[in-house]
Parts: sequence; C-alpha cells; structure tokens
Amino acid sequence: NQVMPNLLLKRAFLTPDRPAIAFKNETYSFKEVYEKSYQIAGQLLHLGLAKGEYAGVLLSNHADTAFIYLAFQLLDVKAVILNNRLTAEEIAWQLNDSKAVHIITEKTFTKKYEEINVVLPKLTVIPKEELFAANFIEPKITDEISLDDVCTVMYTSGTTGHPKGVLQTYGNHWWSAVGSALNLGLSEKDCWLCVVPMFHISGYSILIRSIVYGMRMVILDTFKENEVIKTIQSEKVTIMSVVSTMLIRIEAELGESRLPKEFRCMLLGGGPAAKSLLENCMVKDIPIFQTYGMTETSSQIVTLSPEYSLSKLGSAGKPLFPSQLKIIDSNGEEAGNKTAGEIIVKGPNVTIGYLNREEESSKKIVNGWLSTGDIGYLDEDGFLYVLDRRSDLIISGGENVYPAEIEGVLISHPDIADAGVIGVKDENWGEVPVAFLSGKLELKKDEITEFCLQKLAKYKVPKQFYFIEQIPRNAAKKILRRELRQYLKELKR
Ligand code: S0N
Ligand code: AMP
Ligand code: MG
Ligand code: MG
Ligand code: MG
Repeated sequence: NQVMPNLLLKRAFLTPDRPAIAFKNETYSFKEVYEKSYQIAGQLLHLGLAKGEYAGVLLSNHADTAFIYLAFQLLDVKAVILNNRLTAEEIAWQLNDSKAVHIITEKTFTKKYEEINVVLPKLTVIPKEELFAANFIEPKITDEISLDDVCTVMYTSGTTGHPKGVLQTYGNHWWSAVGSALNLGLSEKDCWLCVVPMFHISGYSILIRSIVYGMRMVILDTFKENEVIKTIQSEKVTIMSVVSTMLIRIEAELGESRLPKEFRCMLLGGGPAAKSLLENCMVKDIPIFQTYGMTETSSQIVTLSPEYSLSKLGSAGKPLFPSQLKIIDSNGEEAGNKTAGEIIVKGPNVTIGYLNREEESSKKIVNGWLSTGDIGYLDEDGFLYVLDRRSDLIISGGENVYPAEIEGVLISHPDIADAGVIGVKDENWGEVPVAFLSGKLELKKDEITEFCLQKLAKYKVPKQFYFIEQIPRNAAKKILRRELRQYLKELKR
C-alpha cells in the first residue's frame, strides 16, 4: 500500500508562487490555491463533513470548484461528482446509491437541489455561497495519501440501465497524469485550457495535471468558440481538451485564421471523430492528438501523437507508458492483427471497480484487465482503431446516452407499451437518440418529450418518436436494434 504526499500540499511547497489557476479576471498561485482550499476544508469540517465519507458535488466550471475538489482531498472526503445536466431525479438516484449525506452545490442550481431535497429529505444541501460564509475549524490535513484510497466517484450508466459509480483512486489520478506527461511531454510554458466540464474526467484530470506538473490551467465556464479562440491567444494556452462537437465549432470559427504557434496540442477524445473533421483540422494546422479513454481509466489510456496523424489517420494511437491493451475475440483469446474484437485494458490508471458493486466489478475486471465493451482492432504496428462503441452506447456531444435507460423511462409511461431506442448520425452532436414506440397512437411528440424531460437530462431525450406495431425482440426479449435501424432506413426512403 504505497503512500505519497498530499498532491496540493506538495505542489504548494515546491512552487508556491507559480500561477496555477486562471478564471475570469483572476489568477491564483499554487500558494493561493492551497490557502483557499485550506480555508474551505476548515469550513467543510465545521459543517460536519468527515474524513472518509462520500459527499456529493454539483458545481459548474469555476475556480471555486477546483478549490472545493482540492479541499475534499485535504480532508480525505471522497467526492461523488455529479453531472450538472442531469435531472434532480437522476442526481438523487446517484446520491442515494453512494449513500452521500452532504452535497456541495451552488445557488445557480437552486431549483435542482430543492427538488433533490424533496426526494432525499435527509440530505444536507450546502450551497457554496453558504459554505464560504461558514465558520472555520482548524482542519487536520491528510498530508499523506494512500494510492489505493478512493479520491473521486463518477457515475456512468450501463447496458442494464442503472448507473454505476466508477471509483477513481489517488493512484489512478496520479498515474493518469504521469502517463499523459510521458506521452505529450511537458514544457515550462505549458498551460491547459479547461472548457470541458470539471464534473467529467476530461475536466477533472486537467486539475490533477495542473497540480502534479505545476502547470497553469485556465477554466472557462461555458463553451463559446469565439471566446475559446480568444482565450487561447490571450492566455497563451498550449494544450486543450475537446470532444468532436467542440472541435467542429472551433474549426468553423477559425475560418482563414490560425491558432498561435505556441498552441501545441488539441487533445481530442470522449468519442469517435469523423475523418473529414481530422482532415479539415490538418489543413488549418490544428495539432490534433486523438485519444481513447474513459471514466474507468481516469482519462487518456491510448493516444496518437501528431507525427502519426497522417500515416495513421483515424487511429486512437498506442497505449500510454504505464498501460496495456489487448483485443480479444469471442472465445476470450487474443485476436490477431487487423482482427476486430473487444478492447480490454490494464494499468495503474484503471479503476478498482464500481462503488458497492463487487460482483459486477469482478466480472468487468479480471486480473486487472478491464473489459471496455468497445470494439476495435490493432494494426500491424500496434495502433488502435476503435470501430464501435461499447454495447449500444450513443454518444451525443461527449455525453453518454444508454438506450436501456431511456427505454425504461418510456415504458413507464401508461400509454406506452414498449419502446426501443437507437442512435442516428447528427452533424453537430455526432449522434442523437430516436425512439420507436408501440402503444396508444394518439400520443403527441410534445407530451412524450415533456414526460421524458421530467426524468432524463435533455441530451438523453429522443429527438424523434416513431410509432410501430411492435418492437422487434428476439426469443430472449432482447431488442433487435438492427431491425429498428432498418425500419428507419426504409422510412427515410
Ligand atoms: C459540447 C458542449 C460544450 C455543448 O454544450 P453547449 O453548447 O454549451 O450547450 P448549452 O449552451 O449548455 O445548451 C444548448 C443546448 O444544447 C443542448 N446540449 C448541450 N450539450 C449537449 C449534448 N452533449 N448533446 C445534446 N444536446 C446538448 C442543451 O440541452 C441545450 O438544449 P436547448 O437549447 O434545447 O435547451 C457540451 O455538451 C460539453 O461540454 N460536452 C463535452 C462533455 C465531455 O467532456 N465529455 C467527455 C466525457 N468523457 C470523458 O471524460 C472520458 C474521456 C476523456 O477523459 C477525454 C475527453 C476529451 C478530451 C480529453 C480527454 C482525456 O482523456 O483527457
Ligand atoms: P465515458 O467514460 O463516459 O466518457 O465514455 C468513454 C467511452 O467513449 C469509451 O468507452 C468509448 O466508447 C468512447 N470513446 C472514447 N474515446 C474514443 C475514441 N477515440 N474513439 C471512439 N470512441 C471513443
Ligand atoms: Mg452554450
Ligand atoms: Mg461520455
Ligand atoms: Mg407503460
């Protein structure tokens, strides 16, 4: 059981005066970040948060969010990080599942947390505005962290419909940051722009890298392509994490102009990327690093360096130094080159499992090898090509949509007998969900949409509803999505 110094404590000791976090018109040094986080830790303690507990965090991108996450680390409180696009019902489910008794949030989410509190009356809701005004108790700082200890929990759904809390340990975050630096390199001048949500590992991992490397990060709270480009220029950003939807907008916004020479890495992940997008970016000298990773791997696990961006266009690259990857066939044997199979991964950045789900965890992780559910192949040089998403998963603008979860909600409607959801290509979002329904034919699109919006985040709500006689299912009652796709093709004809 290896231990290390608390990351922020160490960083604030090593390089206290270096700029750490920029947000709006403020830049905080590592010493200031430590002081802020220390202050918040003492206030959290006064409000009753205790070492070892799992507490919810529902916050938008902001410097305060970084301070609060780091205060959790100082206290060794485990953060159950909540996607702020989810409905109150979805968030309450995750809080209940993780047995959290506190949630740190902000006044902008008042409506949402009041609704959560109705579902979970025993939950103590602490808006950051109240947290920052609270009394202070001198905190006992967790100055040593164990690499096996859980630092954060992020929920992802599954084929069964119910979300699972992915456990991310300090070791997972540490090794992810180390693997990333060995892959992308590190320069004194580096500055990472965080406009991906800090509630996803895409964003949270930037905070970890900032602390571990002593690197400046710039946080933006909304994605506006013109502001992103301005920020890259004014803040001398060198690296940025994006999903395809963001890159499409940035590429279009650039027009005839170019990003500054100093900008050296556009880390593109979270889902597939169209070849046409990669080609358009190449014309504009946008230095794309395609990457493959997931919540379960605490961000990147496979990344393509730009020296291969031409010869291996479309590949996600090779596994990072600390990590391994295999393709296995349906017999569980390692597949040969250019043979498609399930991607399995191993490494110190790979999750130890799902919160309170030992059985499911031991099925998904065997001898340290995690079954991703994604399909891909390796070429003769060991480069990974991802062909298909894990079982049925739809990715809309970097957000996951699980058909089973949507179908469960649709079927719960009294007038809907059965439902099947598939993804269709979308120019802006990559893919969006559409639903097939059987039941009362008088149902209006607006009514169903309204019903779904009560229960599901907006990006999960099907964009179209098609009424059919019967949802095609096999003998085991499994939905035949291929047939639904066929229906759609015929409808479009
Ligand atoms: C693409 C984003 C920015 C779009 O959001 P935008 O434009 O800010 O929308 P809003 O103004 O909030 O809302 C406008 C309307 O759009 C709807 N909407 C918003 N988002 C979506 C969506 N994703 N799909 C469908 N609809 C959406 C709103 O509902 C609203 O609708 P109306 O107008 O009708 O009310 C935003 O979606 C975004 O931030 N996406 C990125 C999320 C993300 O980061 N995903 C990655 C998750 N995966 C991981 O973290 C693992 C991989 C990873 O670590 C990684 C990923 C990328 C890069 C690097 C890494 C790494 O390895 O380090
Ligand atoms: P999440 O952890 O929710 O972000 O989901 C990660 C999933 O996104 C992976 O399991 C893949 O299905 C998908 N994904 C991530 N990176 C890529 C990529 N480079 N190409 C294709 N799919 C990807
Ligand atoms: Mg917006
Ligand atoms: Mg996702
Ligand atoms: Mg029903």
